[in-house]
Amino acid sequence: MEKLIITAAICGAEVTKKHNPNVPYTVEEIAREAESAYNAGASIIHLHVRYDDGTPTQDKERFRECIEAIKARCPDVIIQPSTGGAVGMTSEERLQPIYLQPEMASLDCGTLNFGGDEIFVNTENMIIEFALKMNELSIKPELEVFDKGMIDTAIRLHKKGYIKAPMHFNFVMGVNGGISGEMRDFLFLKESIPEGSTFTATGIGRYEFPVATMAILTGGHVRVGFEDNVYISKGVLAKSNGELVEKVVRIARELGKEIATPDEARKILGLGV
Ligand code: KMH
Ligand code: ZN
Repeated sequence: MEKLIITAAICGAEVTKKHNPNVPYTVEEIAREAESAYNAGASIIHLHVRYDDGTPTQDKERFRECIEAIKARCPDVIIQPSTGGAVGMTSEERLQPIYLQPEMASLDCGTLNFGGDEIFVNTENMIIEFALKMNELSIKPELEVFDKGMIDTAIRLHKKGYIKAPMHFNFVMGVNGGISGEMRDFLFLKESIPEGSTFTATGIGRYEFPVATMAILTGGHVRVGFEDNVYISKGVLAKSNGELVEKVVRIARELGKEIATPDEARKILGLGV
């Protein structure tokens, strides 16, 4: 049976120290959180970065610093910078970290409401532009889908030659404005991706561990982390990203699933081929 890839989304762009004081902002804090997740069993770090005051940025040099600090502590971990950044950023801003030549990067496959008056914009032309740049740089996109129609978009862009197979999806479930994290919706997404694809599933807030469990049971992979949820259990703040990853590892072991190392994750995802 294929091993489980755990991605840790350690920082995000929206969550703050007011939500959980352990959310990392500085380079040192980001490296600390990456290490805690890696030591617990994460093989991929989905990376957003911040300035020291917590402001999200896609600045290439800030990414470089953070990636170097993470690699100093976790030399073999897979770094997956975000190209989603924060709501309101331009495409140019968002794309900066791909020029550091990471192995993977996120590629958001559609526009959605993001709570209140916020709209996370990903037009079709933007998706094509991001996909083509990632192809040029041999970066494997993780296709972020917040709704079923975004899977259809990815498949259509694959048929037009913009997105390469095998595709790797991330079902982000439970964002206000996107699909919920209920089992019916999870199965709908899972059954909608092409054969030969891989998927990770991410549950936002209270959906984090139920969605993780559904993914483990159905041969998928899992993402957890402060970007998505700051609680280890109802009303109890997580001490670290590592604590969230440890909980997934415990669930996986109970269900008879082994955890992939970064090199095993590279093989499963076809990185570097
Ligand atoms: N921060 C969100 C607006 C991604 O990383 O690609 C977008 C996001 C998705 O987090
Ligand atoms: Zn993200």
